[in-house]
Amino acid sequence: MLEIESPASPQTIDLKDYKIPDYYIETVDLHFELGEKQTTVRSRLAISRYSEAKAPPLVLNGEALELLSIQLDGQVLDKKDYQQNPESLTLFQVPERFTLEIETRIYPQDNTTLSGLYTSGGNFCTQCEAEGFRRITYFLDRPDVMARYTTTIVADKKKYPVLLSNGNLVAQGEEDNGHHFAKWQDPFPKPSYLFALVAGDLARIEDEFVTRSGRKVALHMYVQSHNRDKREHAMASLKRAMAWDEQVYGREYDLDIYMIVAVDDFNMGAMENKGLNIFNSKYVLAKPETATDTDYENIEGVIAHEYFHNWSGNRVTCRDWFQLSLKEGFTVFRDQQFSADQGSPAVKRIQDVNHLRTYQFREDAGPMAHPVRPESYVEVNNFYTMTVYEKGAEIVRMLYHLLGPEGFRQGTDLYFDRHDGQAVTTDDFVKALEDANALDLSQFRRWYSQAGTPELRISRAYDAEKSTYTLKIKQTCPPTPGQPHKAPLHIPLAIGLLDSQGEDLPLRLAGETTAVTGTRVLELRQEEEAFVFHDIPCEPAPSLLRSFSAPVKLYLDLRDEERYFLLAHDKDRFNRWEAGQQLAVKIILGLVKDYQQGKPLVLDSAFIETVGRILESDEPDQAFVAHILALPSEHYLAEFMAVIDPDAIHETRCFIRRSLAKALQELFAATYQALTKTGAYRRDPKEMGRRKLRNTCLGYLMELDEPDIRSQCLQQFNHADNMTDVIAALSRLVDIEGPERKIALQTFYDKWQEDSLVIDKWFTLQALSRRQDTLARVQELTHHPAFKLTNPNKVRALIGAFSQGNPARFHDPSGKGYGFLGDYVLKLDPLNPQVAARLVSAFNPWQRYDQNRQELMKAQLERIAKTPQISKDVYEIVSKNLA
Ligand code: 0A1
Ligand code: ZN
Repeated sequence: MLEIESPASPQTIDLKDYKIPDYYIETVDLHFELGEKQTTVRSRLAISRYSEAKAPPLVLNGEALELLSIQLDGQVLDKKDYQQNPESLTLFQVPERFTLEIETRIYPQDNTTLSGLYTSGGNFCTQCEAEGFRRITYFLDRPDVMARYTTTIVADKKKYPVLLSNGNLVAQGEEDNGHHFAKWQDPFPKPSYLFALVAGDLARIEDEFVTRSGRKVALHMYVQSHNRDKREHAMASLKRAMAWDEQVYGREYDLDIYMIVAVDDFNMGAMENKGLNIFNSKYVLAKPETATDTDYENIEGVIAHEYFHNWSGNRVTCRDWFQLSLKEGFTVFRDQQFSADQGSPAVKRIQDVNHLRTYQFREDAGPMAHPVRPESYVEVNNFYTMTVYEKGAEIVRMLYHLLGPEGFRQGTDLYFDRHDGQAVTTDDFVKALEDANALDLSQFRRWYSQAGTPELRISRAYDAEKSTYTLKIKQTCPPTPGQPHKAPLHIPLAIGLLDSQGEDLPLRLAGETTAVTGTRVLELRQEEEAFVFHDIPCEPAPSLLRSFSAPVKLYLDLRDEERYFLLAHDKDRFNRWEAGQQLAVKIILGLVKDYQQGKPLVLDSAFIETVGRILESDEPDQAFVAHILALPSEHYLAEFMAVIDPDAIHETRCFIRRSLAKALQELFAATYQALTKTGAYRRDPKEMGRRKLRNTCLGYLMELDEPDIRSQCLQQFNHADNMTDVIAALSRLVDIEGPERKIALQTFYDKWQEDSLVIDKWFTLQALSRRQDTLARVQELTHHPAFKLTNPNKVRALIGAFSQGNPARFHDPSGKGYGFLGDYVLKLDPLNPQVAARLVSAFNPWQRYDQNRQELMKAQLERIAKTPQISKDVYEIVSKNLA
């Protein structure tokens, strides 16, 4: 193992060491004086001892703080009474109950980490999850310490007319030096990670929501004034989410005001601070000319997600950060359900599963694989992962499948009731569902503690004489770091069996008296088990893992004609799509082999015919059709290869798209024409589906690289009245050699240069280009005046998109892409370690590639590891890669 020069000996935190706190903080009085260079923070904490046995020292967390004074019960403390180090402040002798007053100085204007108090676009804002509060003042900065907060903010009135914090505004006024103040009080006890403060010059939009019990809630949304015309969609989404949570979960909002603030510099998507959500502006701002349909959907989803946290996260919070999925997995499931209810549930499920299989499966198979409830971490910010969020949501979805909608609702009612105002564990969540349903979920709990993607190998046998159909299922789970052996899981497997007309057969298992028609859920528990269905009149087509009822890999030897049959007839729309994906995966992987062996590539004609039939079908859900027509992503295809060959995958996939375009050119062109817009721009599911399918056709046609089609594409680019159609055209034009590419990119930049979020799209499209010179262009763009290393959206749009979204160019065998990423990880780490750690994660699957690429990636990891003073964020990822 490599010797790594580690940052100030990073400590591993283990779940098994969890201890309840020795002290609690009951009330927190904060007083902020926000200045142009520095800010002073005075806090008054009412503290009481919990542990009775002895009088343990009080250890407060604190980072990057200048301590100005401490007083205990009004007495100024002497230096010998406490000890300060870079991460804590220890008081050796404290009484059982006391008041502690601490004054600190901080420098928000210089805070590029975007954790704690910082400035964005000249306005002050905070980000305290997970451990940002300790960068504001000394505190017991852990989620199981819940206190009532009062916050007073003092600032220059002209520069910062808006002063916000959590809860209700209880006082405001002027001071004589041009300053003003606002005092906020939050009646709900909360952990420090939910604290928020905003001060700035912001435009406000107001609305109102009346809860089902008749309480009026003021809804305030704040954005920078040049964005005032882009707030409506977010506000409408919020009101839909509030109503949905009442209807579906019986959850009402609890304060008189709900505020959302959009900022441009933000490490993640958004933050659910109590009563004062702070959002990355990307997930708030939209108007048709600047935001795509996908942007609109994402905004609706994130707005709902943060709102839903008010119950799943804020009213009931996490005991410690190992329990992060308690709030995140559950809340992602809730936002997925909400979004499914707003449009096409099948399409939503396809999108979510695609996302999970592309990114979470990859994480679960690499050096950062961890259980949904991790056992240990070095830097908690590295555990805001696909596993904790998306696999965590799949676990909740499985519980939903196992309990059924009513049982699940009874379980969540009990959970919210039982634990309101508490900081609890994932186990408490499962226990509530268990108790409400009188059910044993002990084996199911392993989903939280075992990492890795389980694999199901299924064989089937039809016995015509006995009219029985048997499914034999074997489950395994590959080893992951620290977990060589896995125990069998409790897995809900939703299935249907189709007769030759495509109808679901009634299903009766051995020992049952009545049959169930339609989907039924089998519960797998053993390593190997068999399910025998009776009265099956003919050999059925098996539709397994319907709606992806469990986050597993399924291996079942279906014949191609069975897959074509399921694609055409399955009652489960998710599985129709899945059958098409499986066919495509099989065909692509076959051609990848041919490509590697230098054989000529030929595309199966049955596949071409099927694609043609789908294009001609009268399926009304056009977004669904567009998803069926989309080939699996390069990343997803890579998951099927023992040694990933990014070139072969890329070339083969392009070949298939080109072949389909050639063979079906007329049909694609006719469909494109037929789907031309009639009437004014609208953004409803039908119109969004139309745009999606039409742009899918355009994408295929552009594979032909013909002048007429190029000019048609440019035509769409120039004349579209919405960003969806503009981006669809531009994303094709960036790949080509012809002059249209340059013209379009320049026109786009000239038009949108003042709109930072639109310019992010401009960066991303260029970073994702198939062209051979993409890396050179990306390097050039890092020097573009619109690119800012301190803005996470810019970093993600350009460097993140290139390294995580353009495998063919990032994995150039020269290693230049790797060197570029290494350079930027090192440049960014001293400024913003959280984002640097996300960037470096592009190397995580390095051991899955050929030896040349492995060595080149490893060299970059070692170079980063050897750099003095790398952050513990980056250190953790790099050291786990090299372990
Ligand atoms: N809790 C937020 C996401 C979030 C997490 C960490 C952050 O900073 C390190 C910021 C936001 C959510 O799930 O929406
Ligand atoms: Zn969340």
